[in-house]
Amino acid sequence: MSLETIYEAVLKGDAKTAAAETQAALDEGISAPDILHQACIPAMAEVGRLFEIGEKFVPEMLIAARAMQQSLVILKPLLVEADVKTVGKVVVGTVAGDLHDIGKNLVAMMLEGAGFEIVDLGTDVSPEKFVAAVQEHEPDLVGMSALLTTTMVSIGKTLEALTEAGLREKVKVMVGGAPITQDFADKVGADGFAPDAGSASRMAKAMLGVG
Ligand code: B12
Repeated sequence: MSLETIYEAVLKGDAKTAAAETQAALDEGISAPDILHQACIPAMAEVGRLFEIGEKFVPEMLIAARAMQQSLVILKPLLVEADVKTVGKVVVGTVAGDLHDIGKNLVAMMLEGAGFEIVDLGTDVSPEKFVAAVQEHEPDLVGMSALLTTTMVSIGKTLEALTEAGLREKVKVMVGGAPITQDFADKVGADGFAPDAGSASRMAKAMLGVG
């Protein structure tokens, strides 16, 4: 059965099989939304769960995410055609002064796997760039990543810039990165914090009340 094979392929990070079986499933008449919601997303959710309990590690998570991306390459045009509503739009970026992006990319991949539309601003993103992106893309959520103790301050500055631009009430803000804690998130006035990519997608859904 193709859906199960796709689920297993994404879980194992077998990109070749994920792509081939996605095509096979479409050829069998299974719809793109069914493949996404019944195979790819549950597989990435399971990867996130296994990562959270320490049974999968970063390289396996990256490989699984890449396998899912291969399936998504095939599915995306069909999903757009089918006008599938995303669960929400998220602007993500690594804050000013910080070039670390592995964790941020993982979070973005997990969010994409959970059905979110992602606008990735990259690394070293200034408060002004975050503000401009929120004005342009009107996301439901902004995700900020900081890996250096010296760049944590950029999170606070970005939140201040969003407030000054009158945008703070319009978006939820989620923060993360190795030095970030719930306590820090509370102090700077973020709406949420997640310690890893698996919990980030659950947290994002909970924050937006989408499951
Ligand atoms: C890889 C790495 C680099 C690479 C980055 C490559 C890249 N493309 O990202 C390079 C070599 C460029 C680099 C450079 C530097 N690094 Co560096 N780097 C690391 C290292 C080894 C791994 C980071 C990583 O990718 N971890 C794996 C990912 C998956 O984990 P993660 O980032 O924590 O992300 C997870 C969670 O935090 C969370 N998360 C992350 N972002 C977000 C966002 C949201 C919204 C949410 C909800 C969750 C979330 O989910 C992620 C997935 O589960 C760490 C050490 C470490 N063990 O962390 C040092 C480390 C972060 N680096 C460090 C330092 C000092 C530097 C440099 C200053 C070194 C130098 N002197 O030049 C420069 C700074 C460059 C800059 N301006 O940013 C220090 C920071 C110390 C500190 N406390 O500030 C560390 C801790 C090493 C150390 N022990 O000294 N680094």
